[in-house]
This record gives sequence, C-alpha cells and structure tokens, in this order.
Amino acid sequence: MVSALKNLSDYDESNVPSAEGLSFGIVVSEWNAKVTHALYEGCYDTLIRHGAKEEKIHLLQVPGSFELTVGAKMLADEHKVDAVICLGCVIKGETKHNEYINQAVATGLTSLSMFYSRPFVFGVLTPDTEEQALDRAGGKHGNKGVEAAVTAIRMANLKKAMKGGKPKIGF
Ligand code: DLZ
Repeated sequence: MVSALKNLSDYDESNVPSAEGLSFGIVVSEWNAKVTHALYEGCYDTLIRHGAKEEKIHLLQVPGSFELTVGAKMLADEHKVDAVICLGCVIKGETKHNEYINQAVATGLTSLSMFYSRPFVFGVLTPDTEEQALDRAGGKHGNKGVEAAVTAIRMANLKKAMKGGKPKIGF
C-alpha cells in the first residue's frame, strides 16, 4: 500500500501557486476534535505559508461532519470566498453511521462545487480507528489538512487562470 511507504503530505512547495489575494473558508467539525483541530492547524499554516492573508481566511466550526456541507454553503454565501475547505473525521463504529455521513458530505460538497463553480474541498478522514486518524493528522502519514489546503490553492488558481484566459499545464 502506497500510504504505508510514504508521507503523502510531502510535496514540492515550489510547485504550488501563490495563495496571495485569494480568500478561503475553513469549516471544521467538532467531532473527534483532537484530530480535526490538528487538520485545521496543518491547513491554516499551509495557506499562510503560501501567501494567504489571515484576514482572508474565514473559520466556521460545526458540530459534526454531517454539518460540514451546510457550514460550507453559509461561508460561501457570507464571504464569497475563492475556495472552501471542509475538515472532519468520521471514525467507523459498530453501525453504518459513517457510511451515511461520508456519502452525504461527499455528495453535498460535489453539489456545492457544481452550483458555485468553486472548489469545496473534501478534507474528511474516514478511518477505522482514532490511531489511523492521528497518523493522518500530523502523524506518520502526514497531515491531510495540508493536502486539503494545497488542493484549495491549486483549484482557486485554476479558476483565476481560466477567468484571465490563461490556463496552463502544470503548477
Ligand atoms: C453522530 C455522529 C457519530 C456517531 N460519529 C461521528 C463521527 O465519527 N464524526 C463526525 O464528524 N460526526 C459524527 N457524528 C455526528 C454527525 O456528523 C452529526 O453531527 C449528527 O448526526 C447531527 O446531525
């Protein structure tokens, strides 16, 4: 398995376009807060490191991952951000609740992306255990919050480039 071999959050910073001038929304689920707060740290730091300004990053906390979709819409409506990043962690339990929540969020964020023609990034961990989650929230498999931020920056730049009529291959 690839993730057993490498930290997937390692990336070439020089290949990421600038986040300067862009605005972002970050929606964070409070369920499994130890994990989601670590995802948030990784996400926020990455946006700042690539040039985003503190005042252009809007944070919203929601009770659970199921609420990420509506939280994302609220941010998009209120702040007209260039990209929204949704961070959550749904741990598999004895019942199928995880499947319903994950499916609803994935479908909801896809719908929002289509409706707004803007990126709504799926930064939701779907592990079997808390240990697997922590491995991906600053542990041995990196931090998926970092990856979600990079995706948001890339997609927001893609949209900007298309508006300017200058799409290009590569980053
Ligand atoms: C109810 C619930 C359960 C059992 N597990 C999780 C979880 O692992 N991660 C998560 O983000 N949220 C969980 N929730 C809460 C739901 O996402 C949602 O907040 C409630 O069902 C209320 O709509």
